[in-house]
Amino acid sequence: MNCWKTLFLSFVSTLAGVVSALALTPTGITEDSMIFYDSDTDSYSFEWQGRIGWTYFIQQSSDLMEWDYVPIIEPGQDQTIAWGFSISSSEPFFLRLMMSDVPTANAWEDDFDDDGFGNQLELDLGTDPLDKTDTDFDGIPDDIEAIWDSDVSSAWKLAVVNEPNWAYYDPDNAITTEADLLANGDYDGDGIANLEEWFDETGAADFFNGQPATLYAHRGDRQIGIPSTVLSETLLVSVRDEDGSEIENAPLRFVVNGGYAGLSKSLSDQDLYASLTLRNTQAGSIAAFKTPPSIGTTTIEVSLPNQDSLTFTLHTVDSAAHARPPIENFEAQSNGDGTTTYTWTAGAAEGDWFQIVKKQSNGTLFTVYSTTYGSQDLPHNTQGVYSLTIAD
Ligand SMILES: [Ca+2]
Ligand SMILES: [Ca+2]
Ligand SMILES: [Ca+2]
Ligand SMILES: [Ca+2]
Repeated sequence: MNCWKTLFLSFVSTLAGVVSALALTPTGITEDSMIFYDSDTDSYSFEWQGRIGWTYFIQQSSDLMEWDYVPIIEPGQDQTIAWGFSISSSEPFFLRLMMSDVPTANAWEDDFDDDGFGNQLELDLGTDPLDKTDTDFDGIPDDIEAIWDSDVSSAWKLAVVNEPNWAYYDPDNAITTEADLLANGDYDGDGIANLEEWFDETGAADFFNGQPATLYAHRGDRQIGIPSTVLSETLLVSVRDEDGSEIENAPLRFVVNGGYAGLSKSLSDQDLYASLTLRNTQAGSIAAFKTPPSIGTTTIEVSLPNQDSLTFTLHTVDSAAHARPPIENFEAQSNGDGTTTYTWTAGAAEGDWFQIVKKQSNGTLFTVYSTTYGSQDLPHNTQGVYSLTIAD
């Protein structure tokens, strides 16, 4: 027998009346429910016959007018269900069963009235898990709306509406007033309704709900292209949790440093943006980039609302430089003294850059060494073989 301590009402001289439930309960069915009093322990037992296929809720009242759910959900097993309780008040008390025959595998998690709020959450909120009456037909049940309007403060709602990461969560800026934020809306897109986030204090404007998340780059960094062309590789990033698993639907932003509108959602997309807010898919998030009309270097910052970020560096060069053959025969030889000697051949022209970059743990590339061809620190022999020794 479970112990149930939330009952505070007391009725000591006789057993309370137990009336049949309303709503989803067939008329007259009480499942043989009874209350027993044990004078030895001054405690009570509420018992009924639970039938397979039915799920039971209990309501309490002191006046037979106002009924409140107690935090109990019991699936029927074709056995007697019994809950023991003690009482600490001299007021009368009444109990009744509420029942549902909605098929369920997890009666606590399920949402029997299909209003978007699970049974357990509704009991926690004090709303009715078996009634979604919606008088104004706005898709939000009356009882949910009542809690949202009376219990959730304007300050809390405004803090969500005005939170600093709105560009990640509300890129169209559609939610600008308290009235735009709805109880059953999901501002941050984490699958948890705003009202539930308020109740559980998970952060209605925090997709990650306090959990760490990290960005990784997979491809697209350090590309080189001629002016006004779409780079051949998309910029691909992923968002992962502590275990390295992909987090889907996480919001992230690509922002071009300097505001040049060269980002698009795919290689064939003609619409270009200076910034893009995307939701991460299982395959990662991609953006394509069209180079500016003039040569130079563009950086694109990708970031999560939790501040984690990485940078793509993209180069726009003139067509002659772009046409030169790539570096070949590249070798790196460690000298055992903290230096490495790099050798390669190149058909580079004087003034072309030379860079050695290393891949970082987040997937982006980091410039270890940078110079230009023709400079004194980049010697080559008569066969066009370049050699460079630098510290590791
Ligand atoms: Ca519900
Ligand atoms: Ca409504
Ligand atoms: Ca949410
Ligand atoms: Ca959240």
